[in-house]
Amino acid sequence: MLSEALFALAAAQSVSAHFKLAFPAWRADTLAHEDTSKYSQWTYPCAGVPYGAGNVTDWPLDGGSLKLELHHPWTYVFVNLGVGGNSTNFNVSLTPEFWNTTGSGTLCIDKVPLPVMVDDGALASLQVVTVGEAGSALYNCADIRFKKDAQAPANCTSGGIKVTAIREQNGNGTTGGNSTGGNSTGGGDKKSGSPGTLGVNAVALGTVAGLASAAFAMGLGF
Ligand SMILES: [Cu+2]
Repeated sequence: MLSEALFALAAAQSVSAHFKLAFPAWRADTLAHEDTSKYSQWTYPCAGVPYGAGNVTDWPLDGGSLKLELHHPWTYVFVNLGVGGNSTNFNVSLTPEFWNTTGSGTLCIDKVPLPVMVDDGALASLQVVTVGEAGSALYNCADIRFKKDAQAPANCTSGGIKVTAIREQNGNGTTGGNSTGGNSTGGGDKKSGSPGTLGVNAVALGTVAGLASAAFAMGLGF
């Protein structure tokens, strides 16, 4: 009896753990399949879910919304893009300043800027990676199609999550000085020596339902 109760508790915890990629829609519900071990979020690059297993969501040409449900006390979040259908090479980082999130709840970013040019109608996949205290990573992927007229999710609000953008050492993130969001004209080379200057992503994060503490730490070894 006791062992059954403990097992049930452990199972319940494993289901509520890890994270959900709510928008764009993930390839498959990897939380629901956790117990059957059909998919595992521990599996690189996409939790064991093949390309095309789920929906293809339209996403704007210059970047779009990202909505996650986070369940751990804290996690680092990275978002990568693989261009093309069935890409397994997620070599475009959408988070040159990765996100340090704390709390359990919903994180919705209005616009994750796209650092590359894409054609209308081009296929791609997003890979969301979360890294916890053990240094091991969890993965979920969403298949997208870049469209000029892509619809934003109906409701992009965050709750329960505090997020900070962390500047990676030697990262090549654009360091704009202004807050026009996504179209930095601050230009050139202000990578160092300007603490307090928010990069494009940090500006975007600042729009998260007033919950964002817009700050970043320089040179965090990772
Ligand atoms: Cu977990």
